[in-house]
Amino acid sequence: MAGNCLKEDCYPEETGCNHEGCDDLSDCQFYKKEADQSSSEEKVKDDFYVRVPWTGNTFGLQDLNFLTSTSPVILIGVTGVASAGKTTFLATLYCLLRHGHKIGSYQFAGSLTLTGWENIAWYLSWNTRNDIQFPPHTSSNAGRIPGLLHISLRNESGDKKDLIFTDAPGEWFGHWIVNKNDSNAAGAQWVHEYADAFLLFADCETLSGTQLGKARQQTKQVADRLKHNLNHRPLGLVWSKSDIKLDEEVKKQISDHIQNAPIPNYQEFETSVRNDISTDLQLNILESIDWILTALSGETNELPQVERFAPTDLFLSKR
Ligand SMILES: Nc1nc2c(ncn2[C@@H]2O[C@H](COP(=O)(O)OP(=O)(O)OP(=O)(O)O)[C@@H](O)[C@H]2O)c(=O)[nH]1
Ligand SMILES: [Mg+2]
Repeated sequence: MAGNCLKEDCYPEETGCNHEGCDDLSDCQFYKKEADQSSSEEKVKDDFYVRVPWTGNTFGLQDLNFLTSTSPVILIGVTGVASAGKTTFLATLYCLLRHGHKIGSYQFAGSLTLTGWENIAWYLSWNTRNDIQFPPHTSSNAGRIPGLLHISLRNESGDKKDLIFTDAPGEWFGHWIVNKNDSNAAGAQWVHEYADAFLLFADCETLSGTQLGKARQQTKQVADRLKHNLNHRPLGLVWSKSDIKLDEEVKKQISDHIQNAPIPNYQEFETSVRNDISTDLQLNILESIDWILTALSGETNELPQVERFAPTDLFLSKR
């Protein structure tokens, strides 16, 4: 049951009544108050709900349906174990776009999940004496799909791209590398199945610390899972938190492992939310997305030559 409605795809408290179109929810035959809400029964009766098309929050599957039915969407799977820097990367990306930075020739042109973006970027927006706050750890619920963040991009020629980023809890990938059929890994499996491209996060902080052995193994294991049935989907390795120095030998071991079999679209990026030492670590976040868009746009097949009787034949008739 979704929210307090008997219909699976209806969220009356968020979007209003989807099936009966009732303004007063108590008129709806499918609306059902939960037993423990009996105390607020009177309140619900008196409430008047206005139907809104979306909440601005992170998308779920239902919202994705609405978007994909009107535009082609590029789903980017942001993957890696817990605390690898995934959410901070996404929040930094949003802050950069908010400041007018471009992804290649594409500029920010809107988002259906502005509240979702602001919820994670809010923390980075308070920067006192170069001391930033970080978004909270993404909580691992029993969900089967991750939170989905949307942006629309447009270039000067008016071409539009709709991107969706997954903001999944790292724990899902932790379970996924142990057993891909684990019920706690269903969300990671969903990302693997449906994403058009992947970013895999290798955390320079843990890889340069006492947890090196475990972190290195987990990064390789997530890579191995992603590479299965990868086909031509781009896989970008993000050396997150690159403001922290990482031994080149460790980098090489992980990089060599990932490339032990050829990957058609593979690239590495050093990124960080911190740009202290006049590096391009922040801008590399934009680079990584630009690389995905370029790799995916090259994917279109060449149109076959149509046989025709004579080049002057305007009707392309075969005779
Ligand atoms: N030095 C440094 N630390 C960072 C950076 N990005 C993130 N961190 C640290 O890493 C922690 C985890 O970052 P998150 O972005 O929450 O990581 P995550 O992969 O989303 O983690 P889960 O939600 O648990 O999967 C943050 O709380 C920061 O302490 C970075 O660019 N540089
Ligand atoms: Mg997170």
